[in-house]
Amino acid sequence: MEKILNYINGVLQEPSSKQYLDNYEPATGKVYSQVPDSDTQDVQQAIDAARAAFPAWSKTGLEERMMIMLKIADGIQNRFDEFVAAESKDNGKTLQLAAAMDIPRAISNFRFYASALQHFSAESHQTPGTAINYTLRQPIGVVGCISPWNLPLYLFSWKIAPALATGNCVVAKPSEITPYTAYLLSQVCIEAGLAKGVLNIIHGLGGKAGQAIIEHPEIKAISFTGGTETGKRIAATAAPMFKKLSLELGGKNPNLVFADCDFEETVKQSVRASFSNQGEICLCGSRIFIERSIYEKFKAAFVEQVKTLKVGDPNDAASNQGAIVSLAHKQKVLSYIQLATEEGGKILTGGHELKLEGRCADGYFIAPTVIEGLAYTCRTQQEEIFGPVVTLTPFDTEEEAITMANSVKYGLASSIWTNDLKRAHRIAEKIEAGIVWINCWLLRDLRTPFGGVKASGVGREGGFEAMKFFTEAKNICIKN
Ligand code: TXE
Repeated sequence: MEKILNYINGVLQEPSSKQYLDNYEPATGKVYSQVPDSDTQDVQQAIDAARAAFPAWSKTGLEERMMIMLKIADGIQNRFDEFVAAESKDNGKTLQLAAAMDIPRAISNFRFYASALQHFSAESHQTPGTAINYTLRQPIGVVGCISPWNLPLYLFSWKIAPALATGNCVVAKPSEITPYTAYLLSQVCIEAGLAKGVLNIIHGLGGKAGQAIIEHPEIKAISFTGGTETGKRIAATAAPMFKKLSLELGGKNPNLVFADCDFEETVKQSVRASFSNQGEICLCGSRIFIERSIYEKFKAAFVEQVKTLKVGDPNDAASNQGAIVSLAHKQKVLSYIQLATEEGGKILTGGHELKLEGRCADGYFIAPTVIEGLAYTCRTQQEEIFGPVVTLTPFDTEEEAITMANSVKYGLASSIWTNDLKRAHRIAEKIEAGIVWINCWLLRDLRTPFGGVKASGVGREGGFEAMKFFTEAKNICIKN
């Protein structure tokens, strides 16, 4: 069986313990490769390599740094189909989605930051008649990047690219559930000629390899995307060590539908916002609040469209939905559907797992599920399910809609569907979220600040925000 390898000091190598974990294909439920079960020894090697590489990498000319990052992007592009197939196999998402979103975005992340590093600059402040201050933005040193399983290479590269662009050396860990495209990336980095030690990719368990990265004193900054509970643990470890932290955590995002919306477009995009990637995107609009006057009409149109979504083999071009990422996650999502019925919810469609035939007979599939009749305060509407499950709830007034939207502990993203521009602006100001989409969902410009408030995280990624995170600002004051 194929063994994935760690990428340390420019070389692909086995974990020092020689121990491996099983890697499953969610669509078939079968083990198809082995992931290094790395430990502190591997992490130490990676950190040593990164420290040794830092002096040269941090002084590399901007154009040279840009060129190597562009080469990495081209390396992914040249093996595009291989990356797409690997992402789909590892995560369960459809081939189409991996080809349309994940892999193009990973390429864009490297290209975007390759170009951004040429334009990044720091401020200067004049104290009239007295002094001039300038800000020096210096790379931090060795930083840790830890990413989740839902958008594997997309999120992995979203962290690594700005860290490298600003002259840091990186020790990165992808999710142990979806390690494969990170492994392919390490091959691409070798082919591209990235200097040894600049990027090190360690595979393994969160509580073991991940924990070893975040608690190491030489890791000066940590960029993490994942569950809120894990984020809390990372913060508890890192804060007393005064590490810089960027935490992108969970979401339970509201989707506010007003009677004056463009109805067809709103229904179509709300289906997309609910079920893209099997609902396993932290930005998914999992709570839909609908103005009461169009509630029944919206419900009927929405459910009708959801029923047309075909759940099937991710390799099948006809499939709109693939497999849930793991058996454990499938059980978690099903337990929330059970909870919803106990809380008095009525299932309008879905509500059960799906058994496919042939190759996917033992895969993890759940029918897209729509639930109504739940109080906005109940657990189903408050906790992150992170699967193909969405709730519909009517509202009477704008104030009520805002109250419901803001009632959760999370505050990542939101969508507002209305043609009343004043209302859109009014609500956008009041919504407790890092991102408000008006008449759209997941429309991204990589220059914008990305992140959440409340339990959805701390800090912002994207554009120059990420480059500021990965640098230390130093004020130099020169007296006239
Ligand atoms: O994520 P974890 P899990 C949510 C979603 C899901 C829940 C748990 O609700 O059901 O989180 O998912 C690494 N030190 N999201 O358990 O554990 C881990 O190895 C250092 C939302 O898969 O947070 C992986 O690389 N690292 C989300 C990464 O953290 C640790 C995406 C994320 O894993 C660690 C995924 C530790 N102590 C799940 N423990 C989003 N916001 O996009 C774990 N890790």
